Amino acid sequence: MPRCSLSLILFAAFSYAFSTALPEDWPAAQRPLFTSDDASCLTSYSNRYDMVRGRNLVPIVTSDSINWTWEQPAISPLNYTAGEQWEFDGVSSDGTQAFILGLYRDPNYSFSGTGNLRVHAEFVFDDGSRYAVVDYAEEATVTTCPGVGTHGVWRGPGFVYSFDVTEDMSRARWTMESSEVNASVVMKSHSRPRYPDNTMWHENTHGSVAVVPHFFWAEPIPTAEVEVRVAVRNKGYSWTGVGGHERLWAAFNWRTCLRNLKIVRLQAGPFSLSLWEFGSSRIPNMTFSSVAMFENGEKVFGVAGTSHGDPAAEVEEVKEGGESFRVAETIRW
Ligand SMILES: *[C@@H]1O[C@H](CO)[C@@H](O)[C@H](O)[C@H]1NC(C)=O
Ligand SMILES: *[C@@H]1O[C@H](CO)[C@@H](O)[C@H](O)[C@H]1NC(C)=O
Ligand SMILES: *[C@@H]1O[C@H](CO)[C@@H](O)[C@H](O)[C@H]1NC(C)=O
Ligand SMILES: *[C@@H]1O[C@H](CO)[C@@H](O)[C@H](O)[C@H]1NC(C)=O
Ligand SMILES: CC(=O)N[C@H]1CO[C@H](CO)[C@@H](O)[C@@H]1O
Repeated sequence: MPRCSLSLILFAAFSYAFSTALPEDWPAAQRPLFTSDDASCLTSYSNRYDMVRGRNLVPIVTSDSINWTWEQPAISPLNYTAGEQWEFDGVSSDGTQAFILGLYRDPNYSFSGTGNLRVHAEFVFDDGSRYAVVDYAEEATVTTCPGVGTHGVWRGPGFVYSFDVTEDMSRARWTMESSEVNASVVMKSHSRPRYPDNTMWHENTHGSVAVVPHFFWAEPIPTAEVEVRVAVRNKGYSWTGVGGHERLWAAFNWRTCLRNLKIVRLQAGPFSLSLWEFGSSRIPNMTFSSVAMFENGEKVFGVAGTSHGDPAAEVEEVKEGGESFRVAETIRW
């Protein structure tokens, strides 16, 4: 089977001056954007071992014809092959620092007894140091409140990860607390939520979420201004830059579905761009590409489609192990 190299290339070209001040008060920065005791809220709860055993075609969101909120689980319950993730990433405006966070409901490693609720967090700092951790949560809760947004929590012994995304997906925040790390990241979209086919969300039309066979994707935040505050073992870092937020899900593990993956995010003056390219490992030479450019937050162009040839590699691909979704390299210009 072809090796699935999941790579992440982040380009940061920057001429923005961010005016928003970082939160002064650290504990306040840890608070979610909202709390929800509202009965109209929809809550999806799962514990680490929740899944359907045996061969079982579980419901999976394959089209957006129902009123499905992108931040709610796309697969519920899980079976032993279908998994999904909530992904957040960013790179500093000078290209020296970066983060990536992946929150998973994914049975991929469950055979080893770890359960299905994996979290992968990774930071690269401007002093050359790097912090990476994989945590297995006991429970995950995703709550969506009409008119407000979605709050997700992955919790385990000694750690808690949380995210908030507003209903219009214009803002997001995620936090992490453990014995070694406190992190708080705020994202303000410079773009609009889009479907893979470049239909913009909420235009009273429904785009397609299908990418390559068995693999699905939606992009709540193609590009964003990010404000990052991290404390690792009492050493503090804070920076601003460009980033984004993705939803990805699949009926089988990534290697079964994907041959490769390329990602570019760009911010240059009023322009920002998000480019994704998914190679299928089921259909030889099949590649789905999708790019959108925004100017002052509105789409100025978008191209998406499937090719069956050998798509020109316009960006250099960086391979790093078989780990799902790493910050492989940050490129600076
Ligand atoms: C899990 O569910 C997905 C989606 O319905 C399906 O495509 C896949 O075949 C199922 N896996 C198993 C092992 O039944
Ligand atoms: C979807 O949302 C629209 C607008 O809020 C509503 O009119 C429609 O009834 C909803 N459809 C379903 C199936 O819930
Ligand atoms: C994280 O913040 C809490 C207070 O919110 C504090 O007690 C703890 O020492 C901090 N941990 C790190 C590693 O900074
Ligand atoms: C895949 O691409 C290669 C190189 O362009 C070509 O030689 C091969 O015939 C293609 N295979 C299919 C199934 O299209
Ligand atoms: C059981 C299973 O699907 N395991 C896979 C989980 O993902 C890793 C990394 O992509 C693969 O190496 C395993 O084969």
